[in-house]
Amino acid sequence: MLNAARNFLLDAAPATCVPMGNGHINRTCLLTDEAGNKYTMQKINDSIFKDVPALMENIRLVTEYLRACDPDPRHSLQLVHTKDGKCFHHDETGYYRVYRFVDESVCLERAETQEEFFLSAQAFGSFQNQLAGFDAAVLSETIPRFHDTANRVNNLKIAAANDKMGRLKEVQAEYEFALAREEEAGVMLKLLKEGKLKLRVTHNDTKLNNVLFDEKTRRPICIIDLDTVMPGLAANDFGDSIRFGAATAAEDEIDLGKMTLSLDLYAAYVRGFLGACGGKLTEDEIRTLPMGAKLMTFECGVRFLTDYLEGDTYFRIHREKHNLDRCRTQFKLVSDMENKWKDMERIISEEAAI
Ligand code: ADP
Ligand code: GN1
Ligand code: MG
Repeated sequence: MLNAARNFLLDAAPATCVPMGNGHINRTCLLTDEAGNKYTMQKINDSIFKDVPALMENIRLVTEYLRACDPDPRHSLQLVHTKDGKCFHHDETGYYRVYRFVDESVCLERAETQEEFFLSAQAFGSFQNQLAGFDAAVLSETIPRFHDTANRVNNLKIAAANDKMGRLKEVQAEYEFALAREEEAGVMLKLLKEGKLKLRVTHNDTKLNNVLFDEKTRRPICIIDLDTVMPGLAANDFGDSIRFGAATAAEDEIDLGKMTLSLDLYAAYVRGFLGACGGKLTEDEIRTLPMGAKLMTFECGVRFLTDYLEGDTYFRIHREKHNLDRCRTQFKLVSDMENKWKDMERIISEEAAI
């Protein structure tokens, strides 16, 4: 990474590069230069993102737009250009980008208080609100059919039919769990096709650890991880946040007894998100928020299971069966949502007064 860093217009020569972060996709380093300035440098996963120049153009356009809405340099990611004026560097070892490091920030894997989760909901809601005026037509689709849940189930079926690692026998229960929800997987995109839901510019990866919080005030500063900003559904952004942040255990917890949906955290997020979307969501969009939460959780479980069957080629793993453990937490959370479905709907109706 340090070699690639020399191609960027840093304030001084690059000095150190240390791995950081818990992302499953890119490789991230804390880069420093000889004057002590800090940056985040990332090697972009080009086996997942097939058109990195188009992805970087999306990020350039979106970050410029966000900066025009709010010029505070800590409130949006700031790309550092290369010496030849590009926003990424490419050589035989891969694609790299550099952002200015957001100082005195922390990234949370779990909200310590309900208030923190409420604030993250406001941050993602405002992000969507700010991008409401952005022309979606100029954005490339960085991963085609990213949140097409029915297609994700199809891919799982193909992986199961191939069973290239011989792991299918071990995951029969999970596989059946997925197949039993196959029909439901398509409901959101069906509503979109019927014109009942709006296509918006969304983030599409709204995990709590994709928000930087201020170390001291513990308030959100900046939304990061913009690789999947593209046209999408509001309920999916809402849903992915619930999947990760309103869960009572980590995404890879082994003790499934610990994994449930916290209705208190869920309600806090609903309040923050609806408030920050500034009344822009339609009634149909609001009514489908619980389904967004369930389908994003289900989809993630299906993706982890597919990757397990395919030999762990997509999500970075840190132990044997890591993707299977991740799949199991997601499916446990889906079951818990099914048990709490009426409460999930009631909380939405009460908060939105619909
Ligand atoms: P991934 O796609 O692999 O999840 P992210 O873009 O989310 O990568 O970055 C990984 C981690 O790097 C984040 O969780 C955060 O801790 C840190 N990070 C990323 N960008 C910045 C930044 N500009 N300033 C400070 N920390 C950052
Ligand atoms: C990946 O990059 P990261 O770790 O923020 C994935 C998301 C999944 C998430 C599961 C581009 O997000 O879609 O929901 O892992 N990103 C991509 O934790 O596939
Ligand atoms: Mg991330």
